[in-house]
Amino acid sequence: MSKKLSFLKRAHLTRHPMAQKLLKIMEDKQSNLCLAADVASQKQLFALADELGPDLCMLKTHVDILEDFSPDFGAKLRALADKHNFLIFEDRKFADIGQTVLLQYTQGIYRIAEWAHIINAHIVPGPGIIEGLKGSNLLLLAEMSSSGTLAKGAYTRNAVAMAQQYPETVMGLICLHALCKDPGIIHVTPGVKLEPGQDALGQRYRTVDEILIRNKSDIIIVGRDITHAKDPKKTAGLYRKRGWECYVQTLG
Ligand code: 5BU
Repeated sequence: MSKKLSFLKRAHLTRHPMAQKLLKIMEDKQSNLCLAADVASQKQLFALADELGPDLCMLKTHVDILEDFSPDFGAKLRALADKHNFLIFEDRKFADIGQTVLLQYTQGIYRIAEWAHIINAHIVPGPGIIEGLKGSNLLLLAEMSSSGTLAKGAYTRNAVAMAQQYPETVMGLICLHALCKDPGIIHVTPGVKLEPGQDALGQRYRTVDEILIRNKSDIIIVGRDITHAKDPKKTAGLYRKRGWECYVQTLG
């Protein structure tokens, strides 16, 4: 079985500043856990960020889910990210022509560029979307967790090739498996639960071991299994611990 390079080694091998930063945070905090904080209010989101922040390398938002968004949201979340040393990943899934995604990223009410460390994009429009998001720190969607996804085969291979063509912008892939060996390409996987399964709307869950050991991904994204748990803090701790144990097992 091929062994993985450590996050620290990869931090030294990549020239992407945000990839370096994330890999160092993972090493420092011994965490490859990203929380999907899909809650309706800023209060709930900030409470999760403050309580679970020490366990996280990243916190993933869907800012358009918030029912009480206000312009000071970004500054408040950034303060918590600084306090607990995690990065903010806005899961906006940009999917339009370069000019439009540039406006969506920098303008409008959310001003994502002002507070998100990391964003993501579909590759369906072609490389113009990456050109439009130059200057950001981008994850490309190479695979999705949902059943029946069309992101597979040649589509997935094209996502990897596009990531490799833009190493200044792209720092990773949303995927189910490690797809390339570039040290600065961080593999980030949603659809994670302690037990495998499915939700009622097509989400497919795989276990931490399957994703990190068998599939060799780097980061697990966990949402409802933590946010809906009886004790979210304790559950996040379990995921962080298991995630780190799996990572250690994959090292040479
Ligand atoms: P869950 O509660 O663990 O199912 O939440 C998963 C999160 O990851 C949720 O915010 C989704 O929008 C996000 N996600 C996903 O589930 N699958 C994907 O392929 C991508 C994002 Br891309």
